Amino acid sequence: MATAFHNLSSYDTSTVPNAMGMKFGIVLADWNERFTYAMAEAAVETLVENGADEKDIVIKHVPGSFELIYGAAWMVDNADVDAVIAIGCVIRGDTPHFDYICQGTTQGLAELNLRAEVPVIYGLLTCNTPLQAEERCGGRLGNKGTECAVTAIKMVAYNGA
Ligand code: DLZ
Repeated sequence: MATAFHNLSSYDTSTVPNAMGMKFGIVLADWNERFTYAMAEAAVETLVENGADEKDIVIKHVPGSFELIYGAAWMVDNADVDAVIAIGCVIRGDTPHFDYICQGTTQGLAELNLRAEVPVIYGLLTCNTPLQAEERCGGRLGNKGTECAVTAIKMVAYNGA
């Protein structure tokens, strides 16, 4: 969670394993692409900065956050990756739709984590306003994509330990 005291882009580099040779899949929702693409860009940048090769990062697009569940499951089963990062951004509207997408997507990704052989990283922003999303996609509170990339590297190392 980003707060005034925690910036999503700050991490202690000494605690991050070298990502050389690790393979990553990114499932990227196109809804609110202004935010999700910024997160994906930061994720790729962070993976590469920590030793991953760009050719070992595969990105597949899905229409919206709800499709992250299927997209991530597809990657787990069909792509040669060591971790999957699911990136989406849901912004509250006038109806309860927001709650259903957030709950459904979160539940789906959590269930996938229980059965998947590789870790699935939760990069779903659930925001009340576009400003909250902006602040977490390269704004005042850093970039959620960076946090997800660091988490993915740590979880791949965990899996190999
Ligand atoms: C329909 C919808 C709405 C209203 N809002 C968002 C959103 O803020 N963020 C997002 O990623 N997706 C949204 N969607 C699309 C759903 O995730 C999904 O793609 C559709 O309901 C079709 O299954």
